[in-house]
Amino acid sequence: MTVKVYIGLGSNLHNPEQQIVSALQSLREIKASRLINNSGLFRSPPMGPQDQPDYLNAAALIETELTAELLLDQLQNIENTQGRVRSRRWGERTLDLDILLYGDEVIHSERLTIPHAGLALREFVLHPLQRLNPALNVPGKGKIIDLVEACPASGIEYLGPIND
Ligand code: ROI
Repeated sequence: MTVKVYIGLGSNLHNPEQQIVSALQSLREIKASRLINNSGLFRSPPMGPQDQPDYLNAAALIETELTAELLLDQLQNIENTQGRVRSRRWGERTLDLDILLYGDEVIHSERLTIPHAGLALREFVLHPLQRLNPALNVPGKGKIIDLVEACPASGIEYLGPIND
């Protein structure tokens, strides 16, 4: 049984574009999983303290046979391998990998909240998701197009496809 999983990627430290490209390469190598597509690259102003660099954001679609928890282990390995630095709350970071959606499941566990908690208020999550799948339905929250419409504008910008 495979599940379609949407993963959010974000970076604003240590050559963010390279961080995203490397992370996508690592997503390709996750066991029992297949990378299907990515959203292309977006630039977004920081949510949180404003005295930090702009972020690069993207989303990826994978198909996996892993449970959400096992997939989270794999994503945390990738974050750590890429020397994750995280200085302060809502501050700059080398690489963030979040499970945004896991099939149509709603999960509230110690380690995971899926759909991702801040999703509906974050253009840097919604726009990449919409580009990956304009017909997407977010479990418990509604159609991606309606979520994008309702989300406060932050000034996100699409930069183009990711060359890897
Ligand atoms: N802001 C933007 N624009 N993009 C992110 O990926 C991002 N990630 C975060 C916080 C610090 C909330 N701000 C962000 O974790």
